[in-house]
Amino acid sequence: MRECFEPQFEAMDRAELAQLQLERLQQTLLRVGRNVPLYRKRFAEHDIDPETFADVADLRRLPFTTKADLREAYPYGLFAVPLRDVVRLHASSGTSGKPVVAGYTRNDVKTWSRLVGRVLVAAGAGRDDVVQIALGYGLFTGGIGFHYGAEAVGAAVIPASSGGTRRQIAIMQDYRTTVFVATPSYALHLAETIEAMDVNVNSLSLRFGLFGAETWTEAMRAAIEDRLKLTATDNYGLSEIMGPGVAGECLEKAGMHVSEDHFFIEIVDPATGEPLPDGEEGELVVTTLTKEALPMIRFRTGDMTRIIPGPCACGRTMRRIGRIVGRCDDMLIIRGVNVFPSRIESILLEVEGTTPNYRIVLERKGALDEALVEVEPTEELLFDRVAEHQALLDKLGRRFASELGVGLGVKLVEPGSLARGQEGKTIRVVDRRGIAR
Ligand code: DLL
Repeated sequence: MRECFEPQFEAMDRAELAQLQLERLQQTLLRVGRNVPLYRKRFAEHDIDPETFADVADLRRLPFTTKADLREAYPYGLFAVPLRDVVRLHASSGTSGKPVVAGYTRNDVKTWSRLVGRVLVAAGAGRDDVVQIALGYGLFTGGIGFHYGAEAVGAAVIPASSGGTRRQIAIMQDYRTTVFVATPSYALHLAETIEAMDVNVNSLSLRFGLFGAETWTEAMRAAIEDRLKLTATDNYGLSEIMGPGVAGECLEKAGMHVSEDHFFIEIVDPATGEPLPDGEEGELVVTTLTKEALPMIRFRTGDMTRIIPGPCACGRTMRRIGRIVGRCDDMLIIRGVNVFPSRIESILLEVEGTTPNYRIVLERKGALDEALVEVEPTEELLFDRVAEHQALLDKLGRRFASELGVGLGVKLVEPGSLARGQEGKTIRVVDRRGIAR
């Protein structure tokens, strides 16, 4: 079996896991039934008695918890412990309205560190590694979440935080970083900067990279691995549930193992809420099994993925989810056609001369939606091959029309000019149509 941080859980017998999940779910329901008014009300309305709850399937009788529930309860309304027992607060910026505030007890922080530790070890990191964390430190869960996980593993941690790419590269050279943690778009930006600075990537000590917090593609993985000379894995998490550490790929690179001893997962049809069988793509719904401060019952993540059926060659028994292919609330409807921004990204990665740094600007002209994809070309194309710009624009236009089923305008913009969000995540969609999506 491949190296595991907590093999007694990560490779546990599935029947024992089912029993553990049930026991932990009972405890969670008891706790939220006692301490969270919203859940107490819902249990009464749907005839759920936490005292006698004995079948995980009965969870389906309960309604979903949504981001709207969290916003309504802002900031602390869904906490299941008094603030006295909370030792940490994080918040996610949220795309609209109020942020979501996540609280952690001392035990929650301990569990979180161990679960991020699992993700790190699964992705190749260990106590001999020098781990450079280029995710934002602050209210965002990424930087500090990975920091505690890497310390739990016993690695030497460099809290580089996000931004300052030249400084990141200098640190990488001087401190001989072996494991790099960032968003995938930042990893590509770093690779571009390394090339522009004429640093020989082979002189660096990088071995493994853990990337997450935004959608990316297999083509992007190939580009990052090739250009940074490391093995890249995907990892997933969200503030409402914990932060990073919910799921991560092992070195098989065939989907992200979910820590099912701490999270009960379902995949549902985003339109009807009905459960979907393993293998089918739908919205991920998560119930926390051990969280103390902010337990979540059937939280609708908005993230589209699927459960990958069958065991993994690594020996872990925890089931895997596939790449997050998009958010159901990010799905754009352009002139009636459903378009996932991640499809646009895949096309950009396949076409030479472009980078996956893009944004889609939507406007309404009269009754019609106009969509313009602004793309940062590679530096090489920008300066050396100006004559090829028009050919590239034509090619992209044709591919968007034939593969997405709707025509999109295309424009090349200066490399690095598209806004990056607070946490280094590229802002992908600007919707100026003034209509509710
Ligand atoms: O992004 C936590 C995190 C930090 C995960 C670092 C991995 C690495 P939030 O800021 O609350 O938390 O954003 C959560 O980001 O619902 C997904 O839509 C998206 N997301 C997270 N990981 C992935 C991934 C952190 N691997 C939201 N692939 C989630 C695609 C991801 N999307």
